[in-house]
Amino acid sequence: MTTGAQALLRTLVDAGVTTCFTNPGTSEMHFVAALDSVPEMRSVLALFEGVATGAADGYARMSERPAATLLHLGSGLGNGLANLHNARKGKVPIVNIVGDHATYHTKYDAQLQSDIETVARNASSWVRTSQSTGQLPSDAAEAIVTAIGPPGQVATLILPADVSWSDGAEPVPPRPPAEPPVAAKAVVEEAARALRGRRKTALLLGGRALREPGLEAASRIAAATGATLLAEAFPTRMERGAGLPPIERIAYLAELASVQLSGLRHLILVDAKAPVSFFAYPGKKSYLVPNGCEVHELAAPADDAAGSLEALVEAVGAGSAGVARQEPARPERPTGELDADKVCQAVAAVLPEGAIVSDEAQTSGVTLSSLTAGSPRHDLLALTGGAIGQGLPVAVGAAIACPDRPVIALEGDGSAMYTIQSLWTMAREGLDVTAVVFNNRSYAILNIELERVGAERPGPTAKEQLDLHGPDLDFVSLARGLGVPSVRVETGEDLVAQLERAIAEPGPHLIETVVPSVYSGLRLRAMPHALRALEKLPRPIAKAAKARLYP
Ligand SMILES: Cc1ncc(C[n+]2csc(CCOP(=O)(O)OP(=O)(O)O)c2C)c(N)n1
Repeated sequence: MTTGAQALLRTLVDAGVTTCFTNPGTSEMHFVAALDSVPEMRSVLALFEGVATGAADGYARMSERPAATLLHLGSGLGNGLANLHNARKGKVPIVNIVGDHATYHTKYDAQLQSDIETVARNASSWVRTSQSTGQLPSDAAEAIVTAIGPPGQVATLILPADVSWSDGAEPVPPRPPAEPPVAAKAVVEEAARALRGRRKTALLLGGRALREPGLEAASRIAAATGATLLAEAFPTRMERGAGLPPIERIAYLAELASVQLSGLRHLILVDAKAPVSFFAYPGKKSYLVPNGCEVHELAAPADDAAGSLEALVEAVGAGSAGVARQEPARPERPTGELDADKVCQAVAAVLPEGAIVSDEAQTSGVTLSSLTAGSPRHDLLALTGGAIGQGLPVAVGAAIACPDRPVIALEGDGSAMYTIQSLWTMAREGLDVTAVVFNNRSYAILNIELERVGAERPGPTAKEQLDLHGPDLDFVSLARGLGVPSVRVETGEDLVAQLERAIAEPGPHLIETVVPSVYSGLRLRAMPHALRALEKLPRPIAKAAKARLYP
């Protein structure tokens, strides 16, 4: 006889869901017990649910297949919610299996009883509590095909303990995934008309359009029509580096994004949303598309973005246009005392071919994009939903999906602390991740935000909420305690040497850099660091941005 849990596991692996990030409890014990009967499922223990959900996100971004998570009732799911939110925003497929009390037990309102479906709905497009063992495998098949999309989605299957432990289930074969359609002729023609006109037009690429085929097609269109290429601010997965078409990312700061978008008369969206400000600020615009700019959607997230771009290549006669390719270029290796820019410079100087960069460096990573533009080809995984604590778990998942590729996680100290338990999973699984922590002893970005929202003269209590001094976080000790070899470096020379060592040696490493907080306590218009960062933006943008930011 096959239990529900066994049939569920078989259904998952038959559909290509062969990795499960787990943090189980009693209600999931039958699923756990069934794991040894389905050895094709790789189970990876995480010590906090936010690690499990973020790892599932990173895994799917790189493997193009969903992973499963195994979570413990509403509380466990709730602990994993921030990274499920990030996955939802990034259109990343995840199948959550959330254990629940046995169906007959719920009426007693035992300790862990809660409304799981309500928690799940926040980030899941599909939620179901499986009602019977016989039905469980087909519920799972539906969860998987829904998660795959496109677009990728979070699907949450709630598994009562008795549905899991009872006999009488049969695995079901996978359902065929939906074929994403290419944009309709009329839609392509509308975009082509905009591109043929003489008015300033940009293509804004997001989601799957930021992979090589989409980038190349977009680059041909730009070459043939003079359109500008823009990428969404926080890409799920962007292929970039030497040999690939360069593309300018929309800035996080709305003030800068407005400069990038100014003068546009047509904006063509390709698996991307029209740009909006991350937050609202008193007296500032939320919707960043300039007045008078027409927005056209060539491909929605459910569409074939690259295929639609190819259709647009044809429509504008760009088939023979050349593809712009980024020249290889590395910055010099930094020397002397470190600051955040020099850390980014060191990463760019040694970034290996095929690296996967999980970027949660926050303010310390302002210059990362420009410094790594000509580094060997790599994938950039960004913080898609703004909920911090994503970078290390995503690195875990990416490393499991791509065991032959080096993973570099760039972490603000504040962000790293949300899901620091990721290091333990990296150590246990022997993952090739190099985590670089920018320890600026501050929630530095919130100092900028304090000013941007117009809060005048913050008092000492306000400032304390953004300051991480006392006690100073010691990432070397934290990493060692979680089983990851770690060092603190003080100079550029040291950092380069340690990066090269960490990348060459198998298994995880953590490098702590203590860097000045670039914004703490400074007025925005007196920030030399930000000015230097601006200097590295394309010249016209930098000029215009300076005029606005530093009047
Ligand atoms: C889940 C979640 N909680 C809180 C925040 C608010 N927040 C945004 S950035 C930030 C601090 C980031 O600090 P750090 O990683 O050290 O980077 P820095 O700003 O110093 O560059 C916080 C607390 C958030 N975005 N998400």
